[in-house]
Amino acid sequence: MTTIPVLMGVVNVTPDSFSDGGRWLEPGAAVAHGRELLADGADILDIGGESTRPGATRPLVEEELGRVVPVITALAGDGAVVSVDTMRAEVAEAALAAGATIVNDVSGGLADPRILDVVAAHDATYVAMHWRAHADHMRDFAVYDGPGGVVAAVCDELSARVEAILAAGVRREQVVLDPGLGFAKRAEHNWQLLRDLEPLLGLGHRVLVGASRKSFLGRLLADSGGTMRPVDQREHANTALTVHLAQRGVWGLRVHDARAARDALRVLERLDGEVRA
Ligand code: PMM
Repeated sequence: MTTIPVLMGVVNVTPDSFSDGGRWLEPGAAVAHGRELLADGADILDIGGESTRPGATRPLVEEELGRVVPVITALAGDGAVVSVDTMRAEVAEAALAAGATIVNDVSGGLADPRILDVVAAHDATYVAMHWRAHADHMRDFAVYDGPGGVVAAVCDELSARVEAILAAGVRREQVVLDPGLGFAKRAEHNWQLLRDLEPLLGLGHRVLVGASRKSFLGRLLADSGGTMRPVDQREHANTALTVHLAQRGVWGLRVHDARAARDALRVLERLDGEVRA
């Protein structure tokens, strides 16, 4: 029996995200894209105003607020379940006030620890991703030489984050963990984490995974000259991961193409699936 994961559709309101930078920067375009993701089968919309692509520089707080708040207001107003993809307490606070119910923090509370107080005060769901450094220098931290390699390091570091999150007053049930594919990780680290998910699942929290369109898939599918497969042509590979991750028991998948992922999950559902309550 496969429990069907929830699908978190990505709405990047940024000029520079690696996967879709600039396409939804204008609020009307972002809202329309969110509605399209819902029609295609997304359960949650993840709205972000800061690109975390390797090497990216950070927007000002005001810029980030200006990008995400109008889009969240409109989509939450439609009745959508909305997540805000932010590392900043101030943006999380404004997003929750605008109708978001989930805070997706790629830094797991390391970039701005005050975000944990905001999450606790609102009793929001909190996605804590494994993270070591901001995008402009995260490549320097992609070293996992300890016993157990990347899997043990990610589990240990996320466990330490859970301690801090609970200490801030967030309830255990509200915490979702994410291995952070591509964040201070080389392709081989991502594959290792995808292969060996049990230790992370064993921490006892819901697990969310974001593999969609990432460069380790582009590298896998590179042509004979070594040119990476373009970002918008990595979907079939992501579909294989969708099936793999669903069968391993992850709670959620963060995807750009909700239709492709939903189609794959519908097949699993038809075969032996149970929809998550
Ligand atoms: N990846 C990106 C952004 N936010 N959030 C979570 N929880 N997990 C991820 O893997 C993740 C994320 C980067 O990808 P994008 O630029 O396509 O949004």
